[in-house]
Amino acid sequence: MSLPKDFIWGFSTSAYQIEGAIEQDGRGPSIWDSFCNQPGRITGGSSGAVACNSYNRTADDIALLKSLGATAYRFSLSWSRIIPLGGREDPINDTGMQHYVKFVDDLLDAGITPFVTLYHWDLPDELEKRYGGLLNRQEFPLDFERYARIVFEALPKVKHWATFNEPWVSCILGYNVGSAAPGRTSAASTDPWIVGHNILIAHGRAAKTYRKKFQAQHGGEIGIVLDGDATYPWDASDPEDIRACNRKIEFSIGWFADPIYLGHYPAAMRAQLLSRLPTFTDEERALVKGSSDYYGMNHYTANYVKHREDAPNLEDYAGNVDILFSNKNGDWIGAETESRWLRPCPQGFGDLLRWISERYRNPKIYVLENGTSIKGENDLPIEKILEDDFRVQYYDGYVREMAAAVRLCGVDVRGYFAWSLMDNFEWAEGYRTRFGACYVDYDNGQKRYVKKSATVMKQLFDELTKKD
Ligand code: PNW
Repeated sequence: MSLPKDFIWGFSTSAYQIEGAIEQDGRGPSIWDSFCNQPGRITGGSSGAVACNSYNRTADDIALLKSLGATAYRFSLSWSRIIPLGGREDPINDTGMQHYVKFVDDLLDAGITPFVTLYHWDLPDELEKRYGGLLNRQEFPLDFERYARIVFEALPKVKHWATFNEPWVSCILGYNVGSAAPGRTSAASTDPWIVGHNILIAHGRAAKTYRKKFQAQHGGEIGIVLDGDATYPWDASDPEDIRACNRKIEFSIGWFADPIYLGHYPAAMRAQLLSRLPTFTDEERALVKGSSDYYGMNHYTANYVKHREDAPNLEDYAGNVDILFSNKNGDWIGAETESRWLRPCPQGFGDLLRWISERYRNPKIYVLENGTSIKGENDLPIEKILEDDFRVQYYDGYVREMAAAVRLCGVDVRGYFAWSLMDNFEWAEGYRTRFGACYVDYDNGQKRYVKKSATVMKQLFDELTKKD
């Protein structure tokens, strides 16, 4: 037994990936609706227009969670359902807001604790058009702050808030690689760093508002959710590759967590990016430093990292390294999955938990996403899909690694959420890549079926959690 007796576990989803109903009850379009409308952006030309239709199936989703024994559920709010145009002078859509009020009430009635994310990539499209969305250092943080205030006010029963999900993805995939909305890559050497800075400020403003106006009365907590992969040297005997491993984590996690926990960007980023990395004004620094009550961690995979000899190119975002899945000896870091960027390596989870715990002085951690796709899963008949042993092994390996880090190293993990409750819209990969612990039959009314991996979760946590 190694997890504390009040350890929280459950499943995770996000609004655009599951809700569908994009024109229902006054919802305004988001940048993901527009992105999906552009030919060639999404595999199979699909979109989140219907997805799992969870907007109209909240009772089914709650019943599903209950049947799996989950005591918590992480989901995100669609900003453009609540404020269709998004801005701080724009009208509130009460029908959209009331949908989430009822959903939170229903979850609590079922004994399931809501963990709510404010922003899982679906910016109201109007803000993109009006002033360039996340790129706007003046407007965006103010509009986000007002959106946050509206939902804090309406949802006093929510005790676990997250502002942004994976800002790294919004910045790098949205403004450098171009595989996520808004897919704007014309200034790939500068825009990602500006967007990252603006997200930190917006997070800081929302956290400050929560703490000043709501926290004492509601008794909740607020944080941000950061993704990051574990790293191992391509050549374990090369000190340059060992340094490159740390640098790559600084360019993904440290980019956001260093300002929040330490008050400045990582030295390696400042050294490489020079004036392209924005600087904090004194006021901004004060806003951002200490702005999280917990560390929200999303984690999926590990890489082998090889330093580059040449000077970094201007569009580099990883710290001038090669990101590889095999090392100098030709060993693979893990088995292939349906996702090109993901190979399971449970040991990396333990190592990264220790890295975070050491660098940021043992913060309280919630793991808010962890999971895998399976190579070729979508091509199998449903009976085979439901026997998802590869995913069972993944969860088992990763959760045990986490429990060991808690028991043996004192890493302070308080909760774990599997990504995802069910198959859903996997962004640019469309519906082919499935991450669900439950299967969704998209051809037959989005009916849900429990896969084996969903059923083993309760046994696993029962086994690993202290009884008193
Ligand atoms: C996370 N990468 O995204 C997201 O938070 C989820 O919405 C998503 O469905 C899930 O992981 C599975 O992909 C990531 O390319 C997507 O490194 C891609 C990467 C990282 C995170």
